[in-house]
Amino acid sequence: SVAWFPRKLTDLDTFAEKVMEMGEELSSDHPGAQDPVYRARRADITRIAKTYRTGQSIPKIDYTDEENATWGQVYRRLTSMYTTHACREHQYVFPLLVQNCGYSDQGIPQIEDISRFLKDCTGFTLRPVMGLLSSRDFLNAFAFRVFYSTQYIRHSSKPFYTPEPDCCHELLGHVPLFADPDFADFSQEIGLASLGASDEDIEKLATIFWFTVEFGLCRQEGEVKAYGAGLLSSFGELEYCLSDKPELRPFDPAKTALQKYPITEFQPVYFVADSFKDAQEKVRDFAANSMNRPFSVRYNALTQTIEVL
Ligand code: H2B
Ligand code: FE
Repeated sequence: SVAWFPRKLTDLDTFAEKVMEMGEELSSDHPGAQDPVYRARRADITRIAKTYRTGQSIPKIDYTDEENATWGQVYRRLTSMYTTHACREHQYVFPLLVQNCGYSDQGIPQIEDISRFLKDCTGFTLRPVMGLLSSRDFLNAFAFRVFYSTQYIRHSSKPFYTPEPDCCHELLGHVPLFADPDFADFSQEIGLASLGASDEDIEKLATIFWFTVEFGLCRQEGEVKAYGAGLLSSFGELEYCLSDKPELRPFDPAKTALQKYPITEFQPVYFVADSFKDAQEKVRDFAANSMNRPFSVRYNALTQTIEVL
């Protein structure tokens, strides 16, 4: 018997409230943990995620001047580095987000506008989320080309730090890559591999996700560039990852899946992909040959359902 996993897009509605620690409560190292106004605001924004259902448009948020100012600080700092540090796909898409989705240093763009744009580019859509989901739930959504995005922003006292995903991380780090067809295929491949996977294989896929979608580097025209969202949303680590300090290894799912990593410091090791197409094929091989799953799956984009083979 195969454990339950989402087989149709609307099945993702059941994940809405299944958030981990930071869903409602903030960890003690969160800069907003002692600020009642921040906590109330975050709770207010996550109410949208709690009630959101597939097919609805995502309510827009009237961000405060303080929130928009924090966004502006992060936006200016990061965009000044993208031309030298970001991969070509990120650089290609960014101006399109400025033209089509209101990206600017003046205020936080709306995820409804971004979701519509991504849908036109690659079929990816965004769903609002209350906080961290389990690795399984988070990865499963990628099988449907769905990305769970937070809408709240980090605390204004520490504009360059957040212990949890926030809209700066999602919209500056993740979103541009989901507009790229090869990257969209690659990330969906990880999602498909995660459907009905054993807990042990989910752990491996989460590690592969960490070293690619979050902290991946790639080689382009003989140079190493960043494509991972954790890098593209942190000016400190973006600088560091292309310096001579970290160790670089070629992306190889079977090996990458076993690499240990710190979550609160810069990564000592990064994995370098040759291309998103190559990385996708490697993940597909890994799912077929190295995972302990007695079936395979295919996504039917016409019906937005998973076929089990
Ligand atoms: N949940 C949410 N909402 N955003 C994330 O970026 C995220 C998550 N990352 N759950 C996941 C876990 C990641 O750390 C891997 C797949 O475990
Ligand atoms: Fe992320």
